[in-house]
Amino acid sequence: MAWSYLRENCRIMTATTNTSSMADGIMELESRYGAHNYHPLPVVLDRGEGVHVWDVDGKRYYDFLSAYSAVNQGHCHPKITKALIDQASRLALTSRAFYNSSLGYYEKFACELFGYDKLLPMNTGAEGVETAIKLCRKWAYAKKGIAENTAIIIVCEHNFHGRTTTIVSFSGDPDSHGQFGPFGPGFLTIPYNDLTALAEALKNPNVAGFLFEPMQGEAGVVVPDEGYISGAAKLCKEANVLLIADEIQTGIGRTGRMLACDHEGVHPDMLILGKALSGGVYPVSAVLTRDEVMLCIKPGQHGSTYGGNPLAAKVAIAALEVVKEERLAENAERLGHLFRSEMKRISEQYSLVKLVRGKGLLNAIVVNDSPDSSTAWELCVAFAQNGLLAKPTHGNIIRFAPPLVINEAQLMECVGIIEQTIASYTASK
Ligand code: IF1
Repeated sequence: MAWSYLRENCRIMTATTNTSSMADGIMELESRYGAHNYHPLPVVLDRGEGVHVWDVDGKRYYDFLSAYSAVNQGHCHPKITKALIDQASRLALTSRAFYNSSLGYYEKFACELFGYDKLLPMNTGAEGVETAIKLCRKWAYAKKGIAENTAIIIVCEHNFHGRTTTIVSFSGDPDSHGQFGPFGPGFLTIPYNDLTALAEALKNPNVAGFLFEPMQGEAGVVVPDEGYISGAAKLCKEANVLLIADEIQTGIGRTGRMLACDHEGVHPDMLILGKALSGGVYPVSAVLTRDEVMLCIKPGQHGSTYGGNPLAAKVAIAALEVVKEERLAENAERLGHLFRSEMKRISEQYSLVKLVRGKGLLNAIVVNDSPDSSTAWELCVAFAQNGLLAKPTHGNIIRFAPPLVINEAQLMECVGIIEQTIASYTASK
């Protein structure tokens, strides 16, 4: 997306929202002293609780982004916040040069919950993906017998797996990828949701892994056909290739199951988690896999100063317990159906809304046919004015992903905001 376009739209939005001088001043600070690698909606948030956030002027919004699904448990969840504070006052960081009294309990808890032998703790999602790539390659050379430096990992078109140099080397998005080369070899891109292409690619004996998102987030909340994940799992198993699920965005209850792969009863060889693994209070990511794969990496071959620290361990246990105790996946499943049926009703009334898709509480509406249009941005500006925060992905898709602690009455109030905003937007055109 061209920067001039974004700058122009930010200017229009600032002019049309009644931002206070304090908000303007804070935005000016970021613009003056911060790198310009983002183009936020001009809302300056100051406080959050559950499904709500408040800006510096005290205006309340429903958060329909949830920090890109990191805040599934809701903002400042008391149990997670307490775990954070308690552990921060006791012991935050030891490095992995020593054992700490929290990590083992967390590893056991998560391995039992997700059904894996072992867990490797990291911090950000991108580091989790990097870890999975490294593990996959080690396994390829140590176990599968692929000649060193020739392993290939299959990835999908329109993927989003993070921002490191290796990961952006196989991103198809020109913004993510452009002018960050030279890029390393070792990745083969195939179309998403295409088992024939996968079967064809798997004929290459150097393929070690298939890295995929069970639903593509940044691509615009793309739900693959039923049978795609289980079909991919079957093909990978036959080819002795590791199925690597990036559930950083789709995991932890978001799509109506604990993991999106659970919809098809698939247990990936490697599972990557991040974001809501900490409920949004601290960066926590992890890779889970079986012994045969995990034990390929030996002491000194991978790690992280912060990965597996006691604070992260305690926060992650609390965050996962909240998802279980509050039955957040079940809530996402039930309210997701309601939300999509309400969006479908709205789409039948207003031709602006072309398509509704998603699973659980990860949904999107497509508002016209052009990814370059300004419609999604303008609508998000109007949603914000009406008290609901959502973010466009591309010019014509709006993602709706509220915290999973949302209840039916709140969801219906939000449907009302969305409907009313679409009605006045339509009337103004
Ligand atoms: C940003 C998108 C979402 C992810 C998957 C790994 C990562 C992400 C499936 C990396 C991160 C984020 C990063 C955020 C925007 C956001 C995003 F629009 F770019 F695609 F959520 F939809 N795998 N996704 O979605 O995790 O290293 O960021 O912890 O601003 O880049 P991270």
